[in-house]
Amino acid sequence: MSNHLFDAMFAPHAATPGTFLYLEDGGTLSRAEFGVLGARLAAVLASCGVKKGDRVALQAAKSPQALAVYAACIRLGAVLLPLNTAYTPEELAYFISDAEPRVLICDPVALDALQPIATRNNATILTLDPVGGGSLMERADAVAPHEGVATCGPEDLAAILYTSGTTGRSKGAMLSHDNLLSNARTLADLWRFTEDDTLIHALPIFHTHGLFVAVNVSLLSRAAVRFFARFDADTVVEAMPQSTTLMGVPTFYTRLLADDRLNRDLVANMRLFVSGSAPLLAATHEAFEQRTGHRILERYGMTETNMNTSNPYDGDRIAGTVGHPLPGVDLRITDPNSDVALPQGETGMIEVRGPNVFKGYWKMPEKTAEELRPDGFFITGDLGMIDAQGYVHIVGRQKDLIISGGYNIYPKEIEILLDDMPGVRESAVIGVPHPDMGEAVVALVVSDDGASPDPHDLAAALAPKLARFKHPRRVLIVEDLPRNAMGKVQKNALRAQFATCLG
Ligand code: MLC
Ligand code: AMP
Repeated sequence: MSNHLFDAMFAPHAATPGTFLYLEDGGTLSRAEFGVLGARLAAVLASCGVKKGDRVALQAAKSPQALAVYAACIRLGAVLLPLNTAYTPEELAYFISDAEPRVLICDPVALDALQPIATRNNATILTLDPVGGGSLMERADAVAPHEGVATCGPEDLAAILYTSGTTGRSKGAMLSHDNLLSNARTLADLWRFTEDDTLIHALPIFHTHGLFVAVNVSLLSRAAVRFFARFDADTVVEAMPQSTTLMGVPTFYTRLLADDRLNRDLVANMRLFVSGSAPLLAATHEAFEQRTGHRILERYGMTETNMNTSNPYDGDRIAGTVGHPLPGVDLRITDPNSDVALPQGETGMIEVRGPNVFKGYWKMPEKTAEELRPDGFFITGDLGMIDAQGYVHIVGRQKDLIISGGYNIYPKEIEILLDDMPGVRESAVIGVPHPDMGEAVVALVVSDDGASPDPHDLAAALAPKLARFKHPRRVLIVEDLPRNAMGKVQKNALRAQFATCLG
């Protein structure tokens, strides 16, 4: 009787004395307390009928209790479905009907909007507020910790993370126990995490970066975690003297650089700064080194694959590259037209294979077959090349994707909604450079003959349908959209033409 992920990561963690979480209000949670919290939540979920393989959807503010839902799911062999807190009820309706979770945990303020969705899909709904109140915790306080641990092998599912799709329909990436464990082991080892570390955790816990990279590495190495509800440059700066490591998206680093207190003295206790989820500008890398003496370690990953590459811990961390393939990860560059592998130095599609690569898309075998080759290589949609020193450079994306502040936004999802609006003939949504978020969303709209839709009305009509981070920062009416000979909208031309439209 064994549980691949629980036995290696959660059980030894709970058995190690000492503090796990340092909380914003000055409180702490020991590793043992976190273990008991997870076992209590497992008891509640089990009482709702959650069994091995069942999905548990979680849309709740970042809190120790929300994090412990992850531990509870793994204990029961259940599959965690973490959902961005910015998603609207309309967006949630799709995830819930697709994943069919047995339980949906949400913020009490969303209860009225989500109850009908849960009822329609036969899910029990429980609430969890940002400070650990709500029906989930009321029930957890009244039950004994669940002692059993479900038997799970390396291939059993641990989580489904939805990632937007080029067609506008989100796909649930199925991640196994070993996808998560193997990657966490590799990263903890490569980045030298130990019990002496304290990680500043200011990322959300519904994505790979904050949940699997940051949390799993900390659990496995028994590092302590300074747990912040969200990124705030002030609190992160204040935490640095008592911390050793930070993981963040590039926006964290540009915002930290804007703070005058960032200097060598402030980071004297810090040993490692990691960046990922979006391209880190070489200029940011260089400015950070000048101010702090630290070279940010950039790595590259995806929801479907966890982490694929990393700059070295000891060797040269080269700005503008994402380093070498991780141990155990095969990475090749192929010609996107012929699928043939390209020689070193040439630019093409990045494909990866290894124990980190997911099991496919939930209930979408055809999509899985399009992106996951029979030989195990996953077609990332990122364009890159490998230089003479073996460093991987990401030079662009073949997939039509915008990354804003580390969040992925697929233009198609927004274009479908705009194209449906009265007075709109067609639309194109693009990402333009943004000093804080890296890229920002801009929508270009062609109106129907004789119609003159108001850009503000269009933006307002999108608002209730889409999470705030997907909202266009600007909607512009244009005469027409440039197309190539095949009739395809030339987004590169639009990106060049509207690069400075946000001022
Ligand atoms: C918030 N807003 C965003 C946004 N985040 N808009 C676009 N893109 C974003 N990323 C909205 C807010 O709702 C707000 O709306 C306005 O923009 C300004 O908000 P803010 O207060 O400045 O934002 P803040 O809360 O500080 O958040 C910014 C951020 C955050 C960058 C700190 O987005 C963040 O933590 N991003 C990390 C995402 C992440 O974890 N990605 C990993 C994916 S995993 P209003 O209404 O006030 O105007 C992955 C794999 C891998 O990619 O390799 O890691
Ligand atoms: P997600 O689907 O949210 O997991 O986002 C994955 C995508 O983020 C990748 O396919 C890349 O396009 C991008 N990404 C992640 N890390 C980096 C990085 N270090 N540099 C450039 N792009 C990155």
